[in-house]
Amino acid sequence: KMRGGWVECRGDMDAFAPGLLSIYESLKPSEEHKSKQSQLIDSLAKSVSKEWPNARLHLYGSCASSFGTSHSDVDVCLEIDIGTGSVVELLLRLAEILRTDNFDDVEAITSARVPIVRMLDAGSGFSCDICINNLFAVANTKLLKDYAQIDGRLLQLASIVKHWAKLRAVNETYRGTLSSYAYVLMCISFLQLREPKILPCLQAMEPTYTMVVDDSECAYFDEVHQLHDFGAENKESIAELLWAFFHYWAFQHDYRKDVISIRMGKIISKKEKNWTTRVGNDRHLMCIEDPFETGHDLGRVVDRQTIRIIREEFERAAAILQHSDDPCDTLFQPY
Ligand code: 3AT
Ligand code: MG
Repeated sequence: KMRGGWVECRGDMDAFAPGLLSIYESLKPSEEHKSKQSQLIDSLAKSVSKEWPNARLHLYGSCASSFGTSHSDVDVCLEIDIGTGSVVELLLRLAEILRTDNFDDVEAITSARVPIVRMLDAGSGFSCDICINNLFAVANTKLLKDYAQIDGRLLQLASIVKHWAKLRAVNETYRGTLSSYAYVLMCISFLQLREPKILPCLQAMEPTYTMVVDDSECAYFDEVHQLHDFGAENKESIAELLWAFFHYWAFQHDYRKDVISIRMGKIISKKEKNWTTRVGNDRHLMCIEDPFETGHDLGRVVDRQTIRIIREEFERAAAILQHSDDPCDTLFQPY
């Protein structure tokens, strides 16, 4: 296969933009969905404050970053002083309280990398994950939300890519494919690398916002209203961008050497990150640097087998957009 080879997108690609945009519109959560979400969060806040009056609830993940769809879960972080207790004890206590307050299907999942309490809201049908003191996630949620306000094509691209990834079964971290969060980072990095650029690198600019998490500083330029026409010189449509995104990940990304980094706004090397050899279970076959926890590779869940599956899906998607008469339909066919 040709790497880095220049392939032009088909001449009539823009014709698919309206179809893709209507898919994007249909994925947006409805007002009803959003109001049910806030009801759930309000009652959760009440339950929590009875037991822990000084705790704070933060919403994070796609319901707070604006990357949410009607299929997204609700991600909540409880900020609380643990004192001498443990996170697990606290989660078990939280689960007990929520059961007493009549929340449905409450389950403490304490063995995960990030231990959580999960519950399913029977009324609305969405699931809600509650974690403890995961303030990096709160910080990266704000960063994503700020990027989304700079150019509308980011939300469009990321929603469509996430939708595609769910339907094609490559959005399952427990099976060795990528998280929604990883796909959003891939979209941001891709738009930072377009010529002309569609997104800036907020962490490379003079910081106007700083949040300290576990002794490390999450700092970046967050006055994004000043950047609302940043990408205006680039006229690419969502159809061209979607094809170019898949084409990049199918044929142009150098999986042996490259790390994508929205922190730097460019591709950096595995060598400089020391991500060249396998350490424990971290294989670094596909490298996506977390913007704040820079030692964290969002691609480390990927193994030899799943990387093949993911790359074949990128190739399939690029080929469909390039050649199919009705790409919008074929592209999202469930795997
Ligand atoms: P959905 O719309 O729910 O699919 P999401 O953006 O809410 O997408 P997740 O529910 O997978 O994504 O994750 C919620 C947030 O948790 C997103 C990000 O702030 C944080 N997060 C998820 N995975 C990681 C990770 N591996 N490392 C650091 N933060 C993560
Ligand atoms: Mg979520």
